[in-house]
Amino acid sequence: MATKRIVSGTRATGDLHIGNYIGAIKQWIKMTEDRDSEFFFFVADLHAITTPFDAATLADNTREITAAYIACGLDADKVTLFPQSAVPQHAYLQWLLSSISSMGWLNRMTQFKEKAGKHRDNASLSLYAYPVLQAADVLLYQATHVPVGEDQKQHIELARDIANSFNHHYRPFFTEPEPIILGEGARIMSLRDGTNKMSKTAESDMSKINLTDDADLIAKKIRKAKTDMDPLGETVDSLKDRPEALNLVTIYAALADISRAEVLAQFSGKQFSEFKPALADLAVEKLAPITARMNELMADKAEIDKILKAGAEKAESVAAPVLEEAKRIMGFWR
Ligand code: AQP
Repeated sequence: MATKRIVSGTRATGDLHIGNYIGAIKQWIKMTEDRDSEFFFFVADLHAITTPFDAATLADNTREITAAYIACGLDADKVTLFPQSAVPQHAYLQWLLSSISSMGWLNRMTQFKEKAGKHRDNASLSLYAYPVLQAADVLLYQATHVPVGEDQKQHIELARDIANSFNHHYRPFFTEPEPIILGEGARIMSLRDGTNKMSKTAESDMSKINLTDDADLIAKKIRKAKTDMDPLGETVDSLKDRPEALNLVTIYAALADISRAEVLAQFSGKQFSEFKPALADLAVEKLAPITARMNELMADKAEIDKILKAGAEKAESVAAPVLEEAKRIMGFWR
């Protein structure tokens, strides 16, 4: 039996971008080489409805993210890929865990503050409560490790607090998951503002490179990416007050599988007029095969649905007994 169980997901809110790829999927793929681990990667469609969404495209977004997972290199025969909503135990466990999650904990979540913005009163209850669903997503599988971008670290800490609270209040049952925060590329920023993270639901499409963008669009977005007038410095530290420059160097490093210091060793003293085309070439070289494979997969939706159905059945076979046991421990009628 595998000694590590790794669970993670991506919101079904639209085209995946290079931040999702570098900060999450690319690193998941590396992890899957570890034969001592078991993997559950889901499409977080229940999380997608916490912010405004389009019912007409939700199912296709779910398929498209699955296609992206596979096109990036996840092997559906080796890992379990499934839509979160097809395993009803997620939402059920969230309700149970809500009873031991304090408002004080949720009030501290910075993602809610960022996503709700200035219009907090208009934000949905689900956006406020989604970290508890996220806790259910991983506790339901007794996950030992949860790989996430840096932005999600606080939510994994909350999942640990919730597990701990359950284990103390009732009896030891839930595994406290460890976050795996993923490397130098853990946080890719917007191409329009280096202080804001690249986001699927960002207003401007020019702020992100999507896995579905073609070569011309990728080159255009990189050419138009915000930068400053100075040439690239010699050390990573010299970029600390130049967030846009640091972001482009980070993207280059992640795509080339080298460190940011190595990128600077190659490009220090160079202007962006030279660095940007090199970055565009690299991005196209790495992303074009993924886009092509995604398009192929999306041409056969029935095949994607088959993969998702098989994945959901497998996930439910693990999740159902965990939920049953949690209910038993809490004293529900059986
Ligand atoms: N900009 C980013 N840099 C690095 N990693 C990122 N991730 C997301 N954005 C970046 C990581 O990708 C995984 C899936 O994220 P998600 O789609 O579930 O949620 P998110 O973090 O809210 O991503 P987005 O793109 O910003 O989506 P929307 O606009 O829907 O909110 C996670 O591991 C995340 O850390």
